[in-house]
Amino acid sequence: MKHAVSILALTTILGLPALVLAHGDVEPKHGGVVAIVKDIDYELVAKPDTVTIYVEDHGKAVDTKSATAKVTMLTGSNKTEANLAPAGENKLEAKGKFDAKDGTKVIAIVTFAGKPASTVRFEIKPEAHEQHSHADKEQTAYGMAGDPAKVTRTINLSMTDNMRFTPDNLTIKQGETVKFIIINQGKILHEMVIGTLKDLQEHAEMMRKMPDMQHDDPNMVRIKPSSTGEILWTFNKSGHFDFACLQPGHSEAGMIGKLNVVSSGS
Ligand SMILES: [Cu+2]
Repeated sequence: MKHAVSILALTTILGLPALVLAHGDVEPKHGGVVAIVKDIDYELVAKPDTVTIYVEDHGKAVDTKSATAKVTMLTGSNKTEANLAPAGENKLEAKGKFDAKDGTKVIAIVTFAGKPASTVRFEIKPEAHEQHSHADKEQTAYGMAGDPAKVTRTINLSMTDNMRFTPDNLTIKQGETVKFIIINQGKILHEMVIGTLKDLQEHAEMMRKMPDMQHDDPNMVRIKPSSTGEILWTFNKSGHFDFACLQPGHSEAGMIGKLNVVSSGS
């Protein structure tokens, strides 16, 4: 009975909205699934007799000799646990018998000596690699990531510490692939995120709760003071959309702009 309770508790944890965003921005290098927590990439490779986690920081291997990981795998009501030990280079590994299949949820608590533990959540999916490539060019209500070879227009924007984008009202023809070149003329960090007002507000709310959250999606760019950044976006849906700086307080102070995508038929 005690066992059943612990599974229930774990399922509840898994059912919560993920506090860490597992973005698909990094290609798995070992055929596994990748999750990113606090800018560190974890790739999980689950085989029937081995579970391995590879750790990278922006594409560079992270030495795992001072690290350990505790892994819990949930397949339906079946729970398996494993303690992963350093296995050379950037690997943590455990041998045993594992029941990992499509839909298995995995929680890894990874601890580097002297540092707080990171909780990393994975879900094993069929053809994770294949799905990933599609995720990069995800169709949204306001368009999709643009192909650099198909840019039809370049728009220059500036951002300032008085919380403004210039220009802040853009008309774009449906079908255009726009390269936004954005300069941060201020002395503080700013970002530009394209979306619908609703998406942007939700995102801003999350940023307030987790100001240290690191993320990098194709519809956004974060730009340091006196630096330039780019967004490539294909506006294949017509409508009224928005862009904003989601640094805490900035959009609320007016750091927001409008995108009017006019239908190619009009
Ligand atoms: Cu800003």
